[in-house]
Amino acid sequence: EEDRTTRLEMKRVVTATTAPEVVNEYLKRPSQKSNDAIVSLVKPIVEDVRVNGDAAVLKYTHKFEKATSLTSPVIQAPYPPELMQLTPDVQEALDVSIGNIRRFHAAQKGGNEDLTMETMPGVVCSRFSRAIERVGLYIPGGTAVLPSTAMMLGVPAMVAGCKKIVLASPPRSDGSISPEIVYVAHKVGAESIVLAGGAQAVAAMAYGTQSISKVDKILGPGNQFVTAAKMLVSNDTSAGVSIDMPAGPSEVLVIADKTANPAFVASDLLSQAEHGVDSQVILIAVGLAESELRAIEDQVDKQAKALPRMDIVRGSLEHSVTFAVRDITEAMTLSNAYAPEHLILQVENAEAVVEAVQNAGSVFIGPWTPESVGDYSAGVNHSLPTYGYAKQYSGVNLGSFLKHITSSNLTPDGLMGLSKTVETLAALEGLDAHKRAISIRVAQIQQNGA
Ligand code: HSO
Ligand code: ZN
Repeated sequence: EEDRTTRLEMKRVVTATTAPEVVNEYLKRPSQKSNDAIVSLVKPIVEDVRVNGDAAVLKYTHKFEKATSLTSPVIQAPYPPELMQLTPDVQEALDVSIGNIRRFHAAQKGGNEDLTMETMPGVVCSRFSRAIERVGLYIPGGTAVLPSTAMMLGVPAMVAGCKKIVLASPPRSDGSISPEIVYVAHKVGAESIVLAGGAQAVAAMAYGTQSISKVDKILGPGNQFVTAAKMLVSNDTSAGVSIDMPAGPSEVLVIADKTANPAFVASDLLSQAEHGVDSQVILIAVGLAESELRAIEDQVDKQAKALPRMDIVRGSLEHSVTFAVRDITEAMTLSNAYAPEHLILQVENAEAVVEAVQNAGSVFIGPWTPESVGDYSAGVNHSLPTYGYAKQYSGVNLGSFLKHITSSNLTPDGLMGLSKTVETLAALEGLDAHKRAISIRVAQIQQNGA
């Protein structure tokens, strides 16, 4: 029975009257299940799929997804139209979103442009990009279907020009897959959809099976089993596969001041809280009076009680917290220390505050920019670093599907100009063959001219 009477609320921490160590304690993420325990469960599955291919993938899909009717772990493009029948509204929504995501990621090509320069006369260095040829995109199943994640990974892969795009997602127990995911796969030109989830899907794409293509990079969020499997295969040099980034539960940090609308603030906190009981939401209230803070808390309680996913929200709010701080500077210090996946700024002059953002996955600026727009349709990516990894990782972007190659090209004069420098360093390292590769050419230039 759902409890729709007990108040839903977040802990309050008033920084002015709380020791800094205690504030820091509250900034910590809830600890996750020990990695060792997960790895010991995942390792045999990865190994089984590596050795036994399709048969092992099917075995785990029958077991974990209960999709016992499934006889092949993959569907190949072109996908039969009956697998992607959508209502006109849904198709329109997907098309508009895909359009924005495509435009924003195509615009990122600018930052990845080829560059050529002369570092010294006759010494030309250049850098150019190539798409990673084969990518595997993991779309989680679980408590919500996420065609949005298929767009967020598939569209940039298409824009980057990846030759082979493979999607993987756990099938429903009747063996089917959501028509929206099939439609997105079709729109981005994915060659196949692997009907499997968890470690078995990751292993299948890392090693390839009789019917599933091996890929060069695996991207996409997932539970701890998926994350552990991604780590395992990326550490196996025989697999030759890389991954995007470690993924953890979703998070949002909202900074709100007196100008913020309490109902808006609450709705943003709840839209992240409803993702899962392990989601974390943080509110930083800047200079709010008791009654103003109370107004937000009342909205959280009231709106949460009207949600179908109230129980999930309640679980999430249990490890969520409100910090009451004095000013925006203090708010930004806390936010940067936490490094949220999503940062929402509902403060006066929100645009100017962006300057002070050091660590965050994606920023939502001002009262008219709920995280939901970025989760689906604005054009920014929603596959973002969680668990504090925003300190060192970027979210998925066009560059996630590209690699850069450099080249150098010297003229005889260029080589003459650099010869003494390289010879000196090669001699210093005691690497004579390196030195000779220079001197043999210098001799020739001096003898014959260039
Ligand atoms: N907020 C989630 C993404 C998502 N929201 C998918 C709705 N669907 C993690 O960034
Ligand atoms: Zn979301």
